[in-house]
Amino acid sequence: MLAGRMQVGIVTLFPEMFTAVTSFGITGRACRDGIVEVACWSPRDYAKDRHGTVDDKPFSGGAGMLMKTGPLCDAIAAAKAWNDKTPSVIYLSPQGRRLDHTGVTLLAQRRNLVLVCGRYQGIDERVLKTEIDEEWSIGDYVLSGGELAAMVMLDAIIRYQPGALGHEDSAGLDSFADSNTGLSLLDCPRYTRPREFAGLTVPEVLIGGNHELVRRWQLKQRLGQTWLKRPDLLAQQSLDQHEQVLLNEFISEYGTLPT
Ligand code: 21W
Repeated sequence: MLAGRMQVGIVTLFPEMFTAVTSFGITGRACRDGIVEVACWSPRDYAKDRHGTVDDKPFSGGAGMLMKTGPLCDAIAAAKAWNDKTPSVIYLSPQGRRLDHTGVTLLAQRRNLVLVCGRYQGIDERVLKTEIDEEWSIGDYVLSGGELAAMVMLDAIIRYQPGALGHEDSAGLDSFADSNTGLSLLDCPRYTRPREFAGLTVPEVLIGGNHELVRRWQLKQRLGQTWLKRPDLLAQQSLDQHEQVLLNEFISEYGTLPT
């Protein structure tokens, strides 16, 4: 299992953005409890001129600036030195390995990280080569910088630190795969009060209080919802006999019942 608190140093021109992760909800509590220690370094604080210049022209000419190498490397060095052990230095970039559940569990096991957030058109190739250990992306769409990507990564990683999820959430973790193998099945439909809403009722099995039947219904729904909405996820795994029976039930009932 994981041991010891995690340290994540962030190199960013916009440190305030990270309060969204460090101050609120599950991730905010994890930071306050010391499960994870997050600290930011801004290249701005390492700028040498009186204007605090942190961007620079590309040699290619044309539109678009790059992160100025000096302040960027000084901020990375400070973030590395702050870590108690040698960190993995990660650059968030569209060229990186796509983050998915497997990647999150991999990164969640590291005790020391530095996340480097690019702005403008990114960083100099030689800084990449000499300072960066790994490059990660969060998906094939264009963001304005690495901060939101780093925050997504950070949020996902913090959830996997022992003690980060309260007791309410950890109870649901055993429910087949959710925490262990991750997003292998989609969630089942959930209902709260009132029993009738917008003319729609709560499935009877959930009200009956038979926990065995509830668990069976929930697993069947998870298999069915995954079959309906993410057949690619289902194709990646083999179902045991019980699961196959439940899915077959869902499929044969699908379309014959009112939703
Ligand atoms: C986006 C900087 C695009 C530079 C193709 C060739 C970090 C990110 C980012 C950014 C360009 C991540 C171009 C998913 C993201 C990030 C800022 C280059 C011109 N396009 N994951 N040349 N998407 N993005 N644009 O954007 O820093 S992780």
